Amino acid sequence: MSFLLSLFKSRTRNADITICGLDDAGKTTILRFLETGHFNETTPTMGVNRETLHLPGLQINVFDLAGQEDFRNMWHSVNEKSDGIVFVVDRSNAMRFNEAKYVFQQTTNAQLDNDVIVLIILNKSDLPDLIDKSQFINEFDLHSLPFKWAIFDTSAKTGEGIFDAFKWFVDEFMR
Ligand code: G3D
Ligand code: MG
Repeated sequence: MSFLLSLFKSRTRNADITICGLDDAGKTTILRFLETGHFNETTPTMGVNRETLHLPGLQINVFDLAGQEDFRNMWHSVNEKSDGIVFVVDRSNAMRFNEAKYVFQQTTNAQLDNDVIVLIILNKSDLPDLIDKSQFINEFDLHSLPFKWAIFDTSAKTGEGIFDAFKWFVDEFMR
Protein backbone atom coordinates (compact mmCIF):
# COMPACT_ATOMS: atom_id res chain seq x y z
CA MET A 1 0.00 0.00 0.00
CA SER A 2 1.24 3.46 -0.76
CA PHE A 3 2.54 5.65 2.03
CA LEU A 4 -0.04 8.30 1.28
CA LEU A 5 -2.90 5.83 1.24
CA SER A 6 -1.78 4.44 4.59
CA LEU A 7 -1.92 7.96 6.02
CA PHE A 8 -5.44 8.33 4.70
CA LYS A 9 -6.54 4.83 5.55
CA SER A 10 -8.22 5.56 8.84
CA ARG A 11 -10.38 8.30 7.29
CA THR A 12 -14.03 7.58 6.90
CA ARG A 13 -14.68 10.07 4.14
CA ASN A 14 -13.24 10.22 0.66
CA ALA A 15 -10.70 12.89 -0.19
CA ASP A 16 -9.80 14.59 -3.45
CA ILE A 17 -6.47 16.34 -3.55
CA THR A 18 -4.82 18.31 -6.30
CA ILE A 19 -1.08 18.49 -6.78
CA CYS A 20 -0.15 21.44 -8.97
CA GLY A 21 2.68 23.75 -9.92
CA LEU A 22 4.88 24.54 -12.90
CA ASP A 23 6.14 21.73 -15.10
CA ASP A 24 9.45 20.30 -13.83
CA ALA A 25 8.74 21.30 -10.19
CA GLY A 26 8.77 17.62 -9.20
CA LYS A 27 5.06 16.82 -8.88
CA THR A 28 5.18 13.43 -10.57
CA THR A 29 8.34 12.50 -8.64
CA ILE A 30 6.63 13.39 -5.37
CA LEU A 31 3.58 11.36 -6.36
CA ARG A 32 5.78 8.36 -7.17
CA PHE A 33 7.62 8.81 -3.86
CA LEU A 34 4.28 8.78 -2.04
CA GLU A 35 3.31 5.61 -3.89
CA THR A 36 6.55 3.68 -3.51
CA GLY A 37 8.45 5.25 -0.60
CA HIS A 38 11.51 6.04 -2.70
CA PHE A 39 12.83 8.17 -5.57
CA ASN A 40 11.96 7.06 -9.10
CA GLU A 41 13.08 8.57 -12.39
CA THR A 42 10.13 10.16 -14.20
CA THR A 43 9.67 10.23 -17.93
CA PRO A 44 8.17 13.54 -19.08
CA THR A 45 5.04 12.90 -21.11
CA MET A 46 4.94 15.37 -23.96
CA GLY A 47 1.71 17.25 -24.40
CA VAL A 48 0.03 15.90 -21.28
CA ASN A 49 -0.35 18.24 -18.34
CA ARG A 50 -2.77 16.27 -16.26
CA GLU A 51 -2.78 12.89 -14.54
CA THR A 52 -5.24 11.35 -12.12
CA LEU A 53 -4.60 8.62 -9.60
CA HIS A 54 -7.61 6.75 -8.22
CA LEU A 55 -7.03 4.97 -4.93
CA PRO A 56 -9.66 3.57 -2.57
CA GLY A 57 -11.11 6.61 -0.79
CA LEU A 58 -8.61 8.94 -2.35
CA GLN A 59 -8.37 10.65 -5.70
CA ILE A 60 -5.29 12.64 -6.64
CA ASN A 61 -5.33 15.04 -9.59
CA VAL A 62 -2.00 16.31 -10.82
CA PHE A 63 -1.75 19.42 -13.01
CA ASP A 64 1.16 21.16 -14.70
CA LEU A 65 0.07 24.78 -14.64
CA ALA A 66 2.70 26.48 -16.80
CA GLY A 67 1.15 28.22 -19.77
CA GLN A 68 -2.41 27.79 -18.54
CA GLU A 69 -4.15 30.96 -19.58
CA ASP A 70 -7.59 30.42 -18.16
CA PHE A 71 -7.22 29.14 -14.63
CA ARG A 72 -10.87 29.50 -13.80
CA ASN A 73 -11.84 27.27 -16.69
CA MET A 74 -9.24 24.71 -15.80
CA TRP A 75 -10.21 24.69 -12.15
CA HIS A 76 -13.86 24.20 -12.94
CA SER A 77 -13.54 20.42 -12.95
CA VAL A 78 -11.78 20.20 -9.59
CA ASN A 79 -12.67 23.37 -7.76
CA GLU A 80 -15.74 22.18 -5.96
CA LYS A 81 -14.52 18.73 -5.10
CA SER A 82 -10.90 19.35 -4.20
CA ASP A 83 -10.39 19.17 -0.44
CA GLY A 84 -6.77 20.12 -0.52
CA ILE A 85 -4.16 21.60 -2.81
CA VAL A 86 -0.48 20.77 -2.86
CA PHE A 87 1.45 23.48 -4.71
CA VAL A 88 4.95 22.33 -5.64
CA VAL A 89 7.77 24.78 -6.40
CA ASP A 90 11.31 24.07 -7.61
CA ARG A 91 13.12 26.27 -5.10
CA SER A 92 16.42 25.88 -6.94
CA ASN A 93 15.08 27.65 -10.03
CA ALA A 94 15.25 31.44 -9.50
CA MET A 95 14.58 31.97 -13.23
CA ARG A 96 11.01 30.75 -12.81
CA PHE A 97 10.26 32.32 -9.43
CA ASN A 98 7.94 34.99 -10.83
CA GLU A 99 6.13 32.51 -13.05
CA ALA A 100 5.60 30.21 -10.05
CA LYS A 101 4.36 33.16 -7.99
CA TYR A 102 1.92 34.14 -10.73
CA VAL A 103 0.39 30.68 -11.07
CA PHE A 104 0.25 30.27 -7.30
CA GLN A 105 -1.76 33.47 -7.00
CA GLN A 106 -4.02 32.52 -9.92
CA THR A 107 -4.58 29.11 -8.39
CA THR A 108 -5.44 30.34 -4.92
CA ASN A 109 -7.56 33.19 -6.32
CA ALA A 110 -9.59 30.66 -8.28
CA GLN A 111 -10.52 28.76 -5.13
CA LEU A 112 -14.07 29.37 -4.06
CA ASP A 113 -14.01 27.27 -0.94
CA ASN A 114 -12.20 28.72 2.07
CA ASP A 115 -12.13 25.29 3.72
CA VAL A 116 -9.55 24.08 1.23
CA ILE A 117 -6.20 23.11 2.78
CA VAL A 118 -3.10 24.42 1.03
CA LEU A 119 0.29 22.73 1.32
CA ILE A 120 3.19 24.57 -0.30
CA ILE A 121 6.16 22.38 -1.03
CA LEU A 122 9.60 23.88 -1.66
CA ASN A 123 11.00 20.95 -3.57
CA LYS A 124 14.52 20.15 -4.78
CA SER A 125 15.93 21.30 -1.44
CA ASP A 126 18.88 18.95 -2.01
CA LEU A 127 20.21 21.27 -4.76
CA PRO A 128 22.51 24.31 -4.28
CA ASP A 129 21.54 28.01 -4.57
CA LEU A 130 18.10 27.66 -3.03
CA ILE A 131 15.63 30.51 -2.81
CA ASP A 132 15.05 31.44 0.81
CA LYS A 133 11.87 30.18 2.43
CA SER A 134 11.09 33.64 3.84
CA GLN A 135 11.14 35.02 0.29
CA PHE A 136 8.38 32.59 -0.69
CA ILE A 137 6.35 33.46 2.38
CA ASN A 138 6.63 37.19 1.67
CA GLU A 139 6.32 37.25 -2.11
CA PHE A 140 3.63 34.58 -2.33
CA ASP A 141 1.88 36.67 0.36
CA LEU A 142 1.04 33.55 2.32
CA HIS A 143 -0.04 35.39 5.44
CA SER A 144 -2.94 36.94 3.48
CA LEU A 145 -4.35 33.59 2.38
CA PRO A 146 -7.87 32.91 3.64
CA PHE A 147 -7.03 29.19 3.81
CA LYS A 148 -5.26 26.97 6.26
CA TRP A 149 -1.75 26.61 4.84
CA ALA A 150 1.74 25.38 5.62
CA ILE A 151 5.05 25.42 3.83
CA PHE A 152 7.63 22.60 3.90
CA ASP A 153 11.11 22.02 2.43
CA THR A 154 11.34 18.73 0.61
CA SER A 155 13.49 16.69 -1.68
CA ALA A 156 11.77 14.03 -3.73
CA LYS A 157 15.26 12.74 -4.48
CA THR A 158 16.34 12.05 -0.88
CA GLY A 159 12.85 11.97 0.63
CA GLU A 160 13.71 14.77 3.06
CA GLY A 161 10.59 16.50 4.35
CA ILE A 162 8.06 14.48 2.33
CA PHE A 163 6.70 12.59 5.32
CA ASP A 164 6.39 15.70 7.51
CA ALA A 165 4.67 17.67 4.76
CA PHE A 166 2.04 15.05 3.97
CA LYS A 167 1.58 14.15 7.63
CA TRP A 168 0.59 17.77 8.26
CA PHE A 169 -1.65 17.76 5.20
CA VAL A 170 -3.47 14.56 6.09
CA ASP A 171 -3.80 15.55 9.75
CA GLU A 172 -5.65 18.68 8.62
CA PHE A 173 -8.27 16.48 6.92
CA MET A 174 -8.95 14.80 10.25
CA ARG A 175 -9.89 17.98 12.08
P1 G3D B 1 6.72 17.64 -12.84
O1 G3D B 1 5.86 16.42 -12.70
O2 G3D B 1 6.39 18.68 -11.84
O3 G3D B 1 6.72 18.20 -14.23
P2 G3D B 1 8.89 15.78 -12.47
O4 G3D B 1 8.23 17.24 -12.53
O5 G3D B 1 8.41 15.05 -11.27
O6 G3D B 1 8.76 15.13 -13.80
O7 G3D B 1 10.43 16.15 -12.19
C1 G3D B 1 11.16 16.95 -13.09
C2 G3D B 1 12.66 16.68 -12.90
O8 G3D B 1 13.07 17.11 -11.57
C3 G3D B 1 13.07 15.21 -12.97
O9 G3D B 1 14.41 15.17 -13.45
C4 G3D B 1 13.09 14.77 -11.51
O10 G3D B 1 13.94 13.66 -11.26
C5 G3D B 1 13.68 16.03 -10.88
N1 G3D B 1 13.33 16.16 -9.47
C6 G3D B 1 12.10 16.07 -8.90
N2 G3D B 1 12.17 16.29 -7.58
C7 G3D B 1 13.48 16.54 -7.30
C8 G3D B 1 14.20 16.86 -6.10
O11 G3D B 1 13.65 16.97 -5.00
N3 G3D B 1 15.55 17.06 -6.23
C9 G3D B 1 16.20 16.96 -7.41
N4 G3D B 1 17.52 17.19 -7.42
N5 G3D B 1 15.55 16.67 -8.57
C10 G3D B 1 14.22 16.46 -8.50
P3 G3D B 1 14.79 14.83 -14.97
O12 G3D B 1 16.29 14.84 -14.95
O13 G3D B 1 14.20 13.49 -15.25
O14 G3D B 1 14.20 15.93 -15.78
MG1 MG C 1 4.61 15.53 -14.14
